[in-house]
Amino acid sequence: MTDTLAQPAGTASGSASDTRRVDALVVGAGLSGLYMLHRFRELGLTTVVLEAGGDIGGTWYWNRYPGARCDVESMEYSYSFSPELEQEWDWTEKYPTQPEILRYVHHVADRFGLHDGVRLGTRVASAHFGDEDGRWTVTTEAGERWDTEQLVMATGCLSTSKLPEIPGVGTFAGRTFHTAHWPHDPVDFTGRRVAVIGTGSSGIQAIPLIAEQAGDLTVFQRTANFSMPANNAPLSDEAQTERKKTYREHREAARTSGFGVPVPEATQSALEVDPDERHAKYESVWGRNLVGLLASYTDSIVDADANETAAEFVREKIREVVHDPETAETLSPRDHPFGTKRPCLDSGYYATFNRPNVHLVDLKKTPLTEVTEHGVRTSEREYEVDDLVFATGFDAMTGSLLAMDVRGRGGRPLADKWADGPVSHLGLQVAGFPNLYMITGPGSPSVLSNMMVSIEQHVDFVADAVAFAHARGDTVVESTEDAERGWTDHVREVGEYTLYPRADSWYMGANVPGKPRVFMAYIGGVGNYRAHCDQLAADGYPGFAFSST
Ligand code: NA7
Repeated sequence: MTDTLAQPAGTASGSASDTRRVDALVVGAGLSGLYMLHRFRELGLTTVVLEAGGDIGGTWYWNRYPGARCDVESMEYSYSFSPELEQEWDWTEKYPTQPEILRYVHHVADRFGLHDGVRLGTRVASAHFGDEDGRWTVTTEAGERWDTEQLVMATGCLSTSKLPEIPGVGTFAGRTFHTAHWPHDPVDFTGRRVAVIGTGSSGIQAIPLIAEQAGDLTVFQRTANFSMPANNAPLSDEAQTERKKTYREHREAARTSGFGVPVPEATQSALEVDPDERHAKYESVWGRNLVGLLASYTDSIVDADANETAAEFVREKIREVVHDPETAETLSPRDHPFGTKRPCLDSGYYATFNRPNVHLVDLKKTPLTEVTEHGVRTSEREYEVDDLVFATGFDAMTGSLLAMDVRGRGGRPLADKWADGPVSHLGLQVAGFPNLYMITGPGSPSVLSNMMVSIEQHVDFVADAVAFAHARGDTVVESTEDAERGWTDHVREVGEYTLYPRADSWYMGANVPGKPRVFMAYIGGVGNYRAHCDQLAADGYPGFAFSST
């Protein structure tokens, strides 16, 4: 591990009490934290990024499991802030692998000189706002103290991993892995008996590759997921050159789109077209990208009958691939509308279940009861294995923020403010927590979008708001309670208009026992959201209060 800030001269200043003073502290050196560092430095702010991991990259540092790959196309899942960067970097595949994204992140950090602003291996324990001086005191788990004016949580939406809530996790005598904490050296499953628990994106990407190596693979599925073929392929030089010629237009289309991925806007209800025509439409978008199927009709995500036409189309595809009808049925989602749990893109996931060495266990019929010394037990029997892979996801959206002891004005804990679920203004700020910003926080499009588009928009908004405050001689920017209430109500109303609340998804906090059941993302559309934020900035930031403490 490299301590890049062993000599923080010029970047931060120490004091007698060993508290280091900076203008801005950013938590997390993933794609959002690095861009925030770049923008703050452009404003002339002394800025330090505190990163728990041993290297930069965030999600793409931690999630190294076999098959880990972004499900947004590489040429869209990349920074747009620098035309030179976008012209000089060449992607090799339609969908980028985890190692390729990590190489890209390093290229960006090298190119913009960001490494020396990042302090690695540094996990933040607490952040307390000082009512007297209007500054934040941040402490790390190692006991370091930082004093900062601006505090940006670039902690990611899916960064606090979770294990199954069953007895015995930890008693297993064999090798144990979590997809979000995968070893840095390749893991060899050759000839081994492997169990994978979890069939979200991570499980669905890893399972086909583990199956190729394992002697025997048992997949434990709690909820069948909708997955579509990625149809990944090498990216030709010609295709890349062509795209680069029109990159600006393409970026603009992404920014004004619904999900941050440009797809034609739907104009019809799925129920007003002839079934053959609808089927042909679904065929035409099948395997093209993550959002095409959901974006085919105006009512796909708001009307249960319209949605069912897309859901049944996917089930048909599963039946076409999976030979055993019973296995095909178990793999077919029937308990939530299409798209209300995050759909997946896969490479050969369903066909994997045709392999003789792969078995599927339906946990809805026979729930997991415990992890044992030798494997996994369900209500029916014990499965003895050599290796246990948890692909069991994350305490999403709020998990990493609440893992820190964050206290705002009057010492009020964020956990207290969010006891009934997250409230925020724009998913960017929480009233009573001045100068604290969340990048892609709950209440913003975040996980319902191409994260790169949303990250850049939020980072730019924060940098512009801070610059605006400084230009008027203020140091503190704080959302008002009214603005927060109005926005939180709006997020809920828009969410309730859709089918999303019907699913037991991590969007709803339903995968973590005891977590408040609230739809945490904003489904009003990336383009609409951006336009709203831009208008607020143009109007002098109504809903935000500016002061000097
Ligand atoms: P996900 O999508 O949250 O998937 C986790 C999976 O693990 C999912 O199938 C869960 O079933 C399952 N799970 C979680 N807890 C349990 C327990 N206790 N018992 C059995 N099964 C369990 O996480 P991923 O890492 O796959 O993907 C996260 C995101 O990363 C993805 O959406 C992309 O945005 C990238 P459940 O559905 O909760 O019934």
